[in-house]
Amino acid sequence: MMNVWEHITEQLRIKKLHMTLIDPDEQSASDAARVAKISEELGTDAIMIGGSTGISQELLDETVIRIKESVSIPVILFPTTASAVSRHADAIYFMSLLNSKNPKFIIGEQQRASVFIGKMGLETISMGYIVIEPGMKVGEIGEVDLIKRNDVGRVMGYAKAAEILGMKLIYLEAGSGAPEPVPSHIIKAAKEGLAVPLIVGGGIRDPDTAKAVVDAGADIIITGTLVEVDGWEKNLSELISKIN
Ligand code: 1GP
Repeated sequence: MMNVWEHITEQLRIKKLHMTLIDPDEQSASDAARVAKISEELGTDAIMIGGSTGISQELLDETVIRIKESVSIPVILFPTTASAVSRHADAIYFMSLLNSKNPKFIIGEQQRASVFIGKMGLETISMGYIVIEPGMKVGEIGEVDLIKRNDVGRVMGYAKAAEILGMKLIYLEAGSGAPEPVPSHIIKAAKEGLAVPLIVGGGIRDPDTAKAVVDAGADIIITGTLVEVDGWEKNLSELISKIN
């Protein structure tokens, strides 16, 4: 059977991908499972679970288990810290927040988690995580030295450095709920000369914005807040058809 990474790379050969981010702290596990199931029916390619700090292991596990029971697409952890790990997921993005000022987010939490994740047998997908202005909550919590919205050189440098270090994916993040997503020229610059897939997220809430992000060079787009707004089903369905 294919693992999650093989599945993602195979899908990327034929289309752009959309992943739905669910914060386990925002709703009950059964509501999270319902959102995941509808998102799958509307064409989302994977469910990502994360976004909270200080969430209990119990709620995280319960949310992952309920979502796993409801969908057949991959369920991937998107952790904030080493504590946000559940053995019930299909895989975990093993991330480094490259432009944090605190080594804890670059390699410290990873050092704390690596051995037990290895023992758990959870599939790891390495990811270079780069936060661009405004950064929102993750910018603050992650003690990020934010990349300015016109700083092409810095974003290119981080993206390429992550690729050379062997990271499988690069994620450009504007922050959940950002008024605008990562600017197109920044996405284009990061993608230039990059062989690994580029993920873009933060502030993508409608089909036209998603299309612009994909046209600029994103291979995978992430939306989180979108599913928290009434009438999201129609919006998500249109967004997914628009990016391909
Ligand atoms: C957070 O980029 C994601 O990591 C999602 O952002 O909530 O703005 O869609 P939104």
